Amino acid sequence: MSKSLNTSASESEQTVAQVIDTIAATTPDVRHAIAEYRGQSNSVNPSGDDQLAADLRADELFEQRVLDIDGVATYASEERAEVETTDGRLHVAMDPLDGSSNLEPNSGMGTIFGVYSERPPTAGTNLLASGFVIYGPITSMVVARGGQVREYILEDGDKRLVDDDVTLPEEPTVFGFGGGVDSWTEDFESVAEEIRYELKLRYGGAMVADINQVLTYGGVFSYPKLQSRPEGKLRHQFEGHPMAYIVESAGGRSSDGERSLLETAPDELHSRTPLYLGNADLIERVESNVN
Ligand code: AHM
Ligand code: MG
Repeated sequence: MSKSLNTSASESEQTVAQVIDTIAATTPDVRHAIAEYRGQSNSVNPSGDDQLAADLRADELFEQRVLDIDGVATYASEERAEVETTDGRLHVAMDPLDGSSNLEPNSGMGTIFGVYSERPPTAGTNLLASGFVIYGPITSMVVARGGQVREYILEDGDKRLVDDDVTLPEEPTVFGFGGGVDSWTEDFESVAEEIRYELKLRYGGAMVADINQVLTYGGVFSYPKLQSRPEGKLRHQFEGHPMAYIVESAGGRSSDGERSLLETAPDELHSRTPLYLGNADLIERVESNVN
């Protein structure tokens, strides 16, 4: 490798590390926003979802701090229509407050991020790192980078490593499927019915927490293709890709129903995708049923 390529690779590594640390350092302010901005904002995001004041505040905090990092070229978010740009090489896509409908009942929610080598909308194969934060009883952060998944506890925005090799257990235990049974396709319903008898239900309405159950206990999470909405609910770039990168890096599989989510690219910045994530044999079973 030439010297200039080496330099740019290590610059990118430094930028990725700064993005991860900046997101961690912003979490105390996001926790504060969760407590202080519980109401509606009277606006909708580009997907047509009502935005809470906390969704907007979290987005504003991350946009300012992430774009301030040397080496970050763009910030894209589930909560804003356009990609924000500055000078740099890497691209950050975020769901600033995932599962914010859990704010009213005070249940878990989180932040999802992906660092891409190309400007979104782009394929999951361009991810350099991704991660999520859970604002639960404690604030934790899971990061996938260089084929390794690590879990941290965050205290005042500082990371403390608690697991340097998060790996899906071989034996699956839990499942969580979004959408009502009436809205599922017959194909998905038949495989879901089998899985329901084999595994234990864990579904909390925030994919960060539900996927963390799968990473911890093994199993499968899905927000599938729906009869009235073949594209499913979850956003490809902001939710699907980053979570797929984590699950695959932890030894599991991801799918849009046909192939790894990472091999796919959204048609548009805010496109949705059906998604299936978890232990490889379960994802293969689901894939063979839904196609
Ligand atoms: P959000 O980004 O607007 O919060 O929506 C995404 C969330 C996911 O975290 C979760 O898996 C899903 O929506 C839950 O949807 P439902 O309320 O239909 O179960
Ligand atoms: Mg979300």
